[in-house]
Amino acid sequence: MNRNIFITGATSGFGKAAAKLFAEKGDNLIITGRRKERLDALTKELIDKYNIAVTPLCFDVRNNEEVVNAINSLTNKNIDVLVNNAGLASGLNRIQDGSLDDWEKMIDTNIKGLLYVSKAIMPFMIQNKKGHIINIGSTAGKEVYLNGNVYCASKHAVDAISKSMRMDLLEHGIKVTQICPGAAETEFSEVRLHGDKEKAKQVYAGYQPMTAEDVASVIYYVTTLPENLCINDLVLTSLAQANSFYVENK
Ligand code: NDP
Ligand code: 8X3
Repeated sequence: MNRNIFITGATSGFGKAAAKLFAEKGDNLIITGRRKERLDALTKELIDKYNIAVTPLCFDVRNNEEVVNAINSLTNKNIDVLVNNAGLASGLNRIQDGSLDDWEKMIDTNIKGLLYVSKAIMPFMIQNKKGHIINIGSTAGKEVYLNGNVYCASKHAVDAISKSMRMDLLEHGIKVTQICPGAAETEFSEVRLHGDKEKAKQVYAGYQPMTAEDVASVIYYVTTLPENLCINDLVLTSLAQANSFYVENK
């Protein structure tokens, strides 16, 4: 569609799958993440395959200076769609056993990182009187679950920020969509469980979770509606899952 799509956290999971889908549909991309080799490899793959423009920006969303410098380095700052996807869970314990380091990682990435990136991009959307911000929340931002505590809190914050953005940006004609996925098998659980691949696999045992491609197809879909329509908030799970804590194991 020849739009400019800015996706945070495109080195893995939803962000990577979304980048591939937008590219396949002919959009141009700005893809971000901390792992430079992965960004460079994806950039090359998408340019070779789809003949579109792809700009990789390597930065940590927790560092506002890096965020601002990266976005200022863009020659074309007319961004049609911002997908605020970069995020993580770190740890899965009772709150009394949680680590400060895990808590800070989640709060700094999922809340402050999303705000930093949005703050740097919103002025250009306001100037253009159009744009679409898609925030990746979670079912964990709708209902808490046992041991989810600070991750759930960070995604409840994304829920509140999305509602606020929608009101505050309305006068500028900017769409704000929150997509709240349930369980999807990506690198998410491996990161949450501090690299324990076996334990991460167990999270998805006994039921069929979503794939990154499932979620990417919905991210893409919400950008295809007529100009006058906006999906404000969308909860998405596999058929095995009813809410953030009820999953049918077979
Ligand atoms: P992945 O771990 O597969 O991907 C996470 C992405 O976020 C990576 O590209 C990673 O890039 C990026 N990221 C993490 N921390 C930072 C940082 N500090 N700075 C820049 N980029 C960062 O997980 P998912 O694709 O599953 O997760 C994507 C989003 O979806 C997250 O917000 C997550 O909370 C949310 N979510 C996930 C669900 C799931 O079940 N998988 C369900 C509901 C929501 P890099 O490491 O290269 O920086
Ligand atoms: C990620 C999905 O179920 O771990 O947001 O909360 S879950």
